[in-house]
Amino acid sequence: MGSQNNDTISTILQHFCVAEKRYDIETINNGYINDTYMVLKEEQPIYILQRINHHVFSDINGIMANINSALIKLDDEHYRKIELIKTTDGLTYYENEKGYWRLMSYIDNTTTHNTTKDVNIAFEAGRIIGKFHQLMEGVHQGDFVDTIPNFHNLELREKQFRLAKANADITHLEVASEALLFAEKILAELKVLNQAELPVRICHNDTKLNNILFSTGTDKALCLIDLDTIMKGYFYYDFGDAVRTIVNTALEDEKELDKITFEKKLFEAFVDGMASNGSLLTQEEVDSLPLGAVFMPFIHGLRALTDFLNNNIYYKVTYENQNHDRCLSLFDFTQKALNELDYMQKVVSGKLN
Ligand code: GN1
Ligand code: MG
Repeated sequence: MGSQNNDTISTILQHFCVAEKRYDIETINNGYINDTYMVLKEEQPIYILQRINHHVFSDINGIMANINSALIKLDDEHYRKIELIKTTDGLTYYENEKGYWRLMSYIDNTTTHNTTKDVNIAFEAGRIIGKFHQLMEGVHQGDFVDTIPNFHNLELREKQFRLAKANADITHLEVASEALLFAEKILAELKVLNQAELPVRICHNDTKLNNILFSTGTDKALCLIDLDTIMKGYFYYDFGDAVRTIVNTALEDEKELDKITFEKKLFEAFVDGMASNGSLLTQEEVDSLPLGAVFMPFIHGLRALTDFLNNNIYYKVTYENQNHDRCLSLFDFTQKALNELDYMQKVVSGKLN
């Protein structure tokens, strides 16, 4: 069970407003940052417990306040929100010597998808991301702190990449030689997104497909999960992050690059889903979306490459070269999205606004 045993977790749970003295615990192993546990009673999941990665999210009060403010806005009959279970002291997280813990309700009969080939899932993903933005529109932006300042800022990510490259050992540089060339090529090309014209929104900032909760009964998207990076951003961040995980039917660390796809019918269904919420975006935002679908896989690939060169100090990896595999796969999709810029432009301008 990760680094914590059942007794430790049960003790932690007693600091929250829960009914039982003892629960069964299962580790969920698919995040790269936090530690996540499913809490079960009589084999039924009832809560999700997380230890927040304090090295990544240093402002725990800020992150929990952001989530609280967002949950207040995300209150709508067409949007299923997750509840934070308070501690017995009435707080949103519990702190002990092992870290910072939070407890959330588990919504029955739900599932997530790491990838999809189903146009309905792509449509639903677009619909719920659009709905999230519709509900968050007009929110008081001053209420939200930047939980990770400059999270999707390419200048910062480039700087971190250059530093890692300068300090990396020769073996890493050799293994990554192809990725290094690609990174340089795209860094030289990608500086054309004019953010000055784009409105700042409170974004989710991590809208990969498996951060969307679906109903197992109806296949409807219910809500976005993993609210840690809700903060200021541009709409194309949320668009691009979804596209890289929906339109590509392979996993983020897929090693066989010919499995990485740009499925046009999934792209169109995703945009249709977004459009089903009605008009939401400015013309400048619509125009930024195709490049967003190049930008997001690229910046994630660059971060994975940086972490590989740094010897895996940021992301949790399950094998030595996982960050390099993620980088190659994300860069491959970046190129495939770049090849489809004109196509994407036609689709978004035809369907949105
Ligand atoms: C990290 O741990 P997880 O999967 O929620 C990362 C995201 C990436 C994701 C996958 C705070 O999120 O930005 O999309 O890995 N989160 C942070 O690449 O760095
Ligand atoms: Mg996340």
